[in-house]
Amino acid sequence: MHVHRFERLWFGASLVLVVAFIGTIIYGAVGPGIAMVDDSGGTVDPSVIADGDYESVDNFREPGVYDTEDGVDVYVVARQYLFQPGTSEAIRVPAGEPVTFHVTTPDVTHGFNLAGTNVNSMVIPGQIAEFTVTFDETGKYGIVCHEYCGSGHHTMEGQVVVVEESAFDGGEN
Ligand SMILES: [Cu+2]
Repeated sequence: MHVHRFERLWFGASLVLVVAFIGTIIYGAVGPGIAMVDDSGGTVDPSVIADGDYESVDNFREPGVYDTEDGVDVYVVARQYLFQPGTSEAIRVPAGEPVTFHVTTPDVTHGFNLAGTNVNSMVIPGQIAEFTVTFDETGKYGIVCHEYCGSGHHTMEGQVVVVEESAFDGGEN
């Protein structure tokens, strides 16, 4: 069977592209450690979050920072147009310890991105986004909502402050 020269050329070029794209995915997973947020955080009824009835669910706590044996747990509720905690008070976490964020929303889809880092997730009603990050150094990071969530979307932001472990007050238990 005769395959035209140009056809062979395009076939070869597309094969190179496919291999290159797979290569970028492998690099992203192995190099910078990019991973999809999976369903390990579990689900929660959005009306429970809307009502603030946190005691009735076992996989989400009252928004805040909690010190645990193996790090820090941070429970965040994103809603139109603020992060709780995060917006009116910064989220204070220690450097050098694993920090696990649990983020959900009772209203519409939001985003949770720490500017300048690869900490980034969608926040979907009914779903708890769970991800762990260890901050090596102290510093301040802006939290940005990157999913258009309504007329006040551009104002939706907050802050994470990473403090020295000795300066961390331990959070609630
Ligand atoms: Cu938004």
